[in-house]
Amino acid sequence: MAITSTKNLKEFSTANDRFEGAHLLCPGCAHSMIVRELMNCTDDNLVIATNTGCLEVSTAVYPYTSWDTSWIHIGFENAATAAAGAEAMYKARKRKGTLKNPDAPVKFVAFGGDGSTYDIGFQWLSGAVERGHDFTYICLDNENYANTGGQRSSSTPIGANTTTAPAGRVSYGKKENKKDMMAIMAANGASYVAQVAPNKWKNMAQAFQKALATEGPCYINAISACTTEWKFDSKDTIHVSDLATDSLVFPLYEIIDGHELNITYRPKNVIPVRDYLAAQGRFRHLFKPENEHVLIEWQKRVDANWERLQRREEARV
Ligand SMILES: Cc1ncc(C[n+]2csc(CCOP(=O)(O)OP(=O)(O)O)c2C)c(N)n1
Ligand code: SF4
Ligand SMILES: [Mg+2]
Repeated sequence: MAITSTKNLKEFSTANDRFEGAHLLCPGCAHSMIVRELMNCTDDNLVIATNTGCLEVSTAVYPYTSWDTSWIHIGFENAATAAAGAEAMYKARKRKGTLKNPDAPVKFVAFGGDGSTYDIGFQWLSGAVERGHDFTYICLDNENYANTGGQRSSSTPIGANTTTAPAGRVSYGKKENKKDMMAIMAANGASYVAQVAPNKWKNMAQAFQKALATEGPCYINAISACTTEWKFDSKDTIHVSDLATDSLVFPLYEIIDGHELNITYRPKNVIPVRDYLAAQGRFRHLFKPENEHVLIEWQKRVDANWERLQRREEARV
């Protein structure tokens, strides 16, 4: 696996941007940090497919575009299919000798929100991974359908207040736990799977570079703090992301070839899950006495998950 050397922070911040700043994402939106870093972590040519969601509607407002690369906008359900189709065509043309510059390195990337990844585009992603296309799928996981006003998705965690799972007198919000896409994609046959967060930018760049250098389908679950629907101040995106990774609500780890699990970030001081939840308006109601049981359950589940990941890392199964 040939990996391009990781840029340092200064090089990242002064790199020639292939993702232009003049977009309409909310100030403080983590989507742009993740996309920008993906595009800055490689010098290879990129073919990027993006389906409908906050990222697409905010970065391609006709006649403007933020994408200084080949970019395909596609329907809500099929970012994976578009990237896989482009990759298949590229391989076929290479075989036939019809490419103008057959030696230029090209990488195929798809961006989808959690609504499209976990729910509506799930079968298309699963199919593209099963067929073994050489591409990297990045889920911008903000745990809700943000572009249409904050509906719950199967990525939304238990207890969150959303427009379709509202918290109030009769409910504490969403009743179901978040779907485990990392495990699903590893079991689906992805060659490389990683969970990343923009506050750990170096860790994220390394995972992107590994994915781009790996032959076969790769899946990255990128935590994308959403100031509007998670309800925190737009200056606090990195702070909230720090709370997410340091409480282990979002552990950072990778799975290679479906079995080799490596934890890629171990917080020096693990903080209580409550601290992460308290920083966001979507969980405010959980701090009422009658919802204390949800907080206790949260902590237990996060502890059990961390135990499970550590056991899997040791066992290599
Ligand atoms: C088949 C289909 N269903 C629904 C929609 C409406 N729609 C457009 S964007 C969106 C929400 C996107 O949510 P997500 O994928 O999580 O991305 P986010 O906006 O949160 O980044 C929805 C429901 C659509 N465009 N196509
Ligand atoms: S609603 Fe959330 S995901 Fe959408 S642009 Fe705003 S901060 Fe980003
Ligand atoms: Mg979303």
